[in-house]
Amino acid sequence: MGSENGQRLLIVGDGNCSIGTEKPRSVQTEGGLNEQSERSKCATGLLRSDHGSSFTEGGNKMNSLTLSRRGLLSLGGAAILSACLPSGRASGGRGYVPSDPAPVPVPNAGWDAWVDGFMSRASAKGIPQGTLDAAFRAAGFLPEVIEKDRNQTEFNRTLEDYLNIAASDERVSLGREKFAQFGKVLAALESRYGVERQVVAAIWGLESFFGTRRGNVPVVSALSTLAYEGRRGEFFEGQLVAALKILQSGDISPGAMTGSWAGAMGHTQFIPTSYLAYAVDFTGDGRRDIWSEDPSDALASTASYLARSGWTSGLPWGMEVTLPSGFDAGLLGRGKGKSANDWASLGVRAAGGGSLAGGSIIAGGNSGGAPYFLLTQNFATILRYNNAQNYAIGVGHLSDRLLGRGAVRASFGPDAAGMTKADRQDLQRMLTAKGFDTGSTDGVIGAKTRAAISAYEASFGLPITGEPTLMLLQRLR
Ligand SMILES: [Ca+2]
Repeated sequence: MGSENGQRLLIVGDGNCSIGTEKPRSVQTEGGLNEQSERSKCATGLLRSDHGSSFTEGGNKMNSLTLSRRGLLSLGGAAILSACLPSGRASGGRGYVPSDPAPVPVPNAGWDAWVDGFMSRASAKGIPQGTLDAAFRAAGFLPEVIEKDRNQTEFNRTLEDYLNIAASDERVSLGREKFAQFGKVLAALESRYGVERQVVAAIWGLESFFGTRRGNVPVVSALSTLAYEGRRGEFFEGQLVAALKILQSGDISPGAMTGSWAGAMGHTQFIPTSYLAYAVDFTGDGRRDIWSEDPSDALASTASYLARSGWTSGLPWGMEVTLPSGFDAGLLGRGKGKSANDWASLGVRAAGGGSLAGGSIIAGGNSGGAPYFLLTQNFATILRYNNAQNYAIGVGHLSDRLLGRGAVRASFGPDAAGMTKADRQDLQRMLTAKGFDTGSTDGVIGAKTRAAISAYEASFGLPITGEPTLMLLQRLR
């Protein structure tokens, strides 16, 4: 998940800051807690980076935004506010400004005592004293991390909004640039792992905006803070032990092991246990370095993860499809798979032309209709990386866009407020033209658009709701 960036070229949507995460569809698996669901909560994050959170409960939206912005400022690299704040993480040449400073530990006697106990437990698990001493020499309690953990809001965005952010003009544009720039290494790891280069690159794009938001929070400090005081102490203690094993291996030094506020690290935001299980040294220098400017090891580690999670080379992730009139909606839904031939005989067609694949079909529209997506077994493998349906469709769609393919063809239909994307864009354009800046006109309603609506309402003596409505749109027109 991403860090905070203010670089104009990377700002998408209305450029607001989000504190939410997409809710994983399934957290429990046979083995207990699904690690990748946890991982998805740890990364700096696609949506967290791009848009304002208007998803908090109870109507204190602006308060939560303010809080998260403050937390973000102090978090520095944790990428929650990526779109809001300046960051120098990006490579040069695009006018990026320097990144925010990393969060600074504060004295905390409770944390000190917890670390003493933890060190005994870690020693008993075989972590050498030298590794422990080195890891904790500069570590400390990070109150911003606790603030982030407490403010984390789970919500479900519509797929339409999600894809507007996941495949924003900025992300597609930078992605095509990076796709070309790193074409050689992507091709090499495609031939080694059998995972198509555009899919690996798309994960890179969603996890860290192509390496520009890798996170600069010291991982030992973040994980020990969360293990000590967070809501999921046991999970984070396990991650901390894994982080110490990484340090013990010599792949990275304690000072350079940085990540998101929740300990997701590097270009593709691996949590420590995933790193231990899947990270590889692709460059051949003896270190699995997912943190460096060079993304090669991180991208190869991602390919390794997918390959070992069942990726089938040559099989598309899925595709947009069209259904014939009178199609039986009872055939839709994940888990209701059919072969390509069976779908074809039912009148299903690839929306972009070309062949179908076997899989199941879901409705992605705002009211359950079009657009429809056929999802293959490789889609299920992307879910192993991050168990959220919108995320996995986002990866698939962005991967198509990196290859030069077009946007989703069908309209997603009106949203819960009865507004289409064109309506929402009209609303943003007219508010901005009247002096109430919505930050962008991408049709995604974030905190900045809501603030603009509230300011408009206030200036005309209307009840302040901050809500986009057709009535407001008519008034503006
Ligand atoms: Ca290496």
